[in-house]
Amino acid sequence: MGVPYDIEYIDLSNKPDWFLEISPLGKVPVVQVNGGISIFESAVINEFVSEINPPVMHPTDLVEKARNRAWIEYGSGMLGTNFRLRNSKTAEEFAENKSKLVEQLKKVEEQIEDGPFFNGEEFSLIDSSYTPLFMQLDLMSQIHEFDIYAETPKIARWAEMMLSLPAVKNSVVEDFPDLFRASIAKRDGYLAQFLN
Ligand SMILES: N[C@@H](CCC(=O)N[C@@H](CS)C(=O)NCC(=O)O)C(=O)O
Repeated sequence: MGVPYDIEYIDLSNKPDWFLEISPLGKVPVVQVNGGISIFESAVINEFVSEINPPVMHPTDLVEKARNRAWIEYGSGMLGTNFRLRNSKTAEEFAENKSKLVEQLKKVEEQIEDGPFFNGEEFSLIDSSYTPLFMQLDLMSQIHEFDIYAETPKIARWAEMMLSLPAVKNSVVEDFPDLFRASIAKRDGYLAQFLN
């Protein structure tokens, strides 16, 4: 907490040269430390920021920590599934991708105990790692309700709680919902028809 930083937002449809020079994959996020060393991959960045500000926000038990890291990686893959879901061209494609995401959510659901966080009472890095997915699904369901959590009530509660946190609300630019909707409109797929 309280790590000083400067932030630059990148228009991913028009990436500046300086950004392409520091981001090996041309993707966000990338963090520059010690006057020019690039740290990329959000899970690595999150661990790094946590490690320079102990206590590290992972469970201390090594098996639990490894389990958390494994499911963080799994959640990263779910962002890919959700990317395909929101860019589906047809109702059939949307339904197919939704089923894939639901199956993945069900696997995560089995890992959660009582909450409110993934590991119970303690906030951990894994909670922040799933929040972009929760935020995207929330915005998508505002465009078109598709009941993504129907079979995963624990994740529904986890997502709702995470999205209610001020730190999460403040983690994106103010016009993020508009930008997100604009990106869906631009793709002109299945979801775009529900934009008003
Ligand atoms: N595994 C990477 C994924 C990063 C990623 O896919 N970033 C997207 C935005 S969320 C991006 O920069 N896309 C731009 C592009 O691929 O051109 C991470 O977790 O940091």
